Amino acid sequence: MATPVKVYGPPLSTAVSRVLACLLEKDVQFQLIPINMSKGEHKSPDFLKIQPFGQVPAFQDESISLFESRAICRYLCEKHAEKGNKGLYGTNPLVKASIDQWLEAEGQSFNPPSSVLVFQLAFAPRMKIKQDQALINQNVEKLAKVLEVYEKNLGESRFLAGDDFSLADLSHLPNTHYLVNATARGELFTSKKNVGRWWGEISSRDSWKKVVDMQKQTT
Ligand SMILES: N[C@@H](CCC(=O)N[C@@H](CS)C(=O)NCC(=O)O)C(=O)O
Repeated sequence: MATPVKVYGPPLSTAVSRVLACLLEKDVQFQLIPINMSKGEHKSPDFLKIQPFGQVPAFQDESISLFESRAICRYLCEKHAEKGNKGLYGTNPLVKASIDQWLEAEGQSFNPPSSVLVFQLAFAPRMKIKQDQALINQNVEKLAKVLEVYEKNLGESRFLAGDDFSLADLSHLPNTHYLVNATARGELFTSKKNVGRWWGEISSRDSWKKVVDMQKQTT
């Protein structure tokens, strides 16, 4: 039997939860290793050996160490092409290119404003950090513009990269989950016909529901 891969970090982290959702879609066995970020364990010399930027997640598969959640997800899909959800990262070059295109859109256009909003609106109050209203307004505006593009695309296809749920959709789950469920800005998504329908569909996947359960168990 294959040794379970190791994921280091708390499921509450958006980047960790992206990797967990991918592992569950691909039906790959894993061991979650808790990292206490409030105690600064992600900055310890031992952790920096596997994640030199001192961030979560870090990932190990036997002798291989990786960081960057989206790269870890791509690796899992390539290595386990025949396991679990076989189409998660596409099965031909054109579908793969389309998934990559939307993965890049997530990383380059969607994540910058949405991660600022997740921190400012969901985490800062819990951490008793003062919110920056100007930054919030600026990023609500940026995210709304990005979501106009999504609304148009999702009017033409069921999921971002075509008719099937893919890694591109999965990668949007962590930030969108917090914005819809832990802030008062959920209408950015739910008020849009196509984006709202898409969010309803991707957030109902068993893999994501399991990640949310894991998050609840750690709060
Ligand atoms: N691009 C990285 C981002 C990782 C990241 O920002 N992780 C956050 C938690 S979601 C973190 O470790 N923050 C603590 C810090 O930066 O010190 C990835 O996708 O893995």
